[in-house]
Amino acid sequence: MAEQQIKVPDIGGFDAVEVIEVLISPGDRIEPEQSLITLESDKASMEVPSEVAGEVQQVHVSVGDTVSEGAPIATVTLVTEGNGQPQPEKADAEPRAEESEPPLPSSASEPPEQGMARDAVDDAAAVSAAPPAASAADGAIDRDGHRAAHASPSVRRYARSLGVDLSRVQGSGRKGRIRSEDVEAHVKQAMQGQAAAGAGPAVAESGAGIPPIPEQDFSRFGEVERVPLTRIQRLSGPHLHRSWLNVPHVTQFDEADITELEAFRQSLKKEAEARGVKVTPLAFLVRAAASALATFPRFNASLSADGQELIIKHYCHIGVAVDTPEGLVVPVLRDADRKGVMEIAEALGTLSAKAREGKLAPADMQGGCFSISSLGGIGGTAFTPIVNAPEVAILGVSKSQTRPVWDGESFQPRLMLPLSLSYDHRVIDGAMAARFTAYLSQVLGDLRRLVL
Ligand code: CAO
Repeated sequence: MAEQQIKVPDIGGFDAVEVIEVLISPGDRIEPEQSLITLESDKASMEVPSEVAGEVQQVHVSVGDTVSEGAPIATVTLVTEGNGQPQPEKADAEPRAEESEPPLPSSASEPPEQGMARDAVDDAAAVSAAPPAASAADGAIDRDGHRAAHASPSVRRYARSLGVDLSRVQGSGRKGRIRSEDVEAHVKQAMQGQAAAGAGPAVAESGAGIPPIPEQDFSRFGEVERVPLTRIQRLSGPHLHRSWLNVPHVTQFDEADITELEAFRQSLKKEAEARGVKVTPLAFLVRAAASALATFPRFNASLSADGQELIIKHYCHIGVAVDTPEGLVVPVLRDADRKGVMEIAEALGTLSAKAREGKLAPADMQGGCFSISSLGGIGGTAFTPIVNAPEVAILGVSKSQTRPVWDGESFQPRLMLPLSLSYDHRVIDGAMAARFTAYLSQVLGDLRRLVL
């Protein structure tokens, strides 16, 4: 059987170029155009393809060797086909510095990747600065980063086939070069991350590419104990994370003068107690929020999954965050727009008692249009609540305080209630949010407005 020695072809005038990858071993069956070795100059890396089909008898180069045009790469026994003749050469011996790969999945308009020519030193820096593998394999691809990544064409092809963004892969080769094992490790880590976090955070983690916080052994610094998260905390954590990462949040702060509201509330106390109900400022807030949602229907909406439409709801169910020993839950008060303050207070009492006893059914926590998180019974002057997606806004309420307020002639002691409205800026703009809180402030300042 005929043997042939495959040699380094014309590599564009480069001399003494380093072999950074040997892709064949003795005994391998090779096909024309199959990559044999990868060379790297200080300007570019390139793969040398085979010209023939055959079986590798001997490999004449090793990683780290330097080669020039004409240096032997391998000796192969040519494979003959049908007519007993050695198979004709199919590939030219030009090294491939260009790849014709499919376009990146993130963009149909992007041209195929143009070659590997790049500065190796910059690449090494780019790769080492890239976040370690954490995201899935892989949501949006950073096209510039992917192109600049320090990897051979075959590794690029491999990464492409798995949908991996090379800019997120940590290279373990020389100068941070990404090897196929690094791509595999990246995929493995991403899959493990998703599995460990359950179905919940997959969307957020795959899209955002957030580098994980490295694990630390805290016992090196002092005594520690490990406490498992409660079931509610394990479930609500991914939901909060998803909302926080997916929704572009803005928080609008305002305050309402609730001096008269508080006087009215105090006057209701006896009547409420007789009915076994506790009326807190929260019941008024739920009623005022229902009225605000009717006035500003964009707040009573959700974005469609493709982000192209707004789904406006013609019902008004308001979720209320309840702090329980097991963690935060958000039971939903149905048809808040059709209930009076006393009825709302009664429903709030029932729901929060159920929540604290761990007796809420899944249906009790579904269907919310808007949420209220009140820390008014505890303290604080303002906070930035996380929108309870797919809702588009949440009202945070802090502790009311009597403060001197200028009425144009003198300072008056007024009971002021801080409001913090976080909203999804894709749906609501700042002016609308300011109108919403101004409306709430007006209604809470003068409850007669609720009947207008
Ligand atoms: N300003 C001043 N005082 C307030 C107030 C406010 N904004 N809101 C409530 N209060 C008062 C109440 O009037 C009550 O006082 P009195 O007993 O003298 O009337 C006291 O604070 C305690 O109220 P409460 O907390 O029992 O009742 P509530 O209706 O205000 O709240 C509930 C009910 C279930 C929402 C609340 O108990 C709770 O769990 N809040 C925490 C919610 C939370 O954790 N949010 C954060 C989410 S993000 O992590």
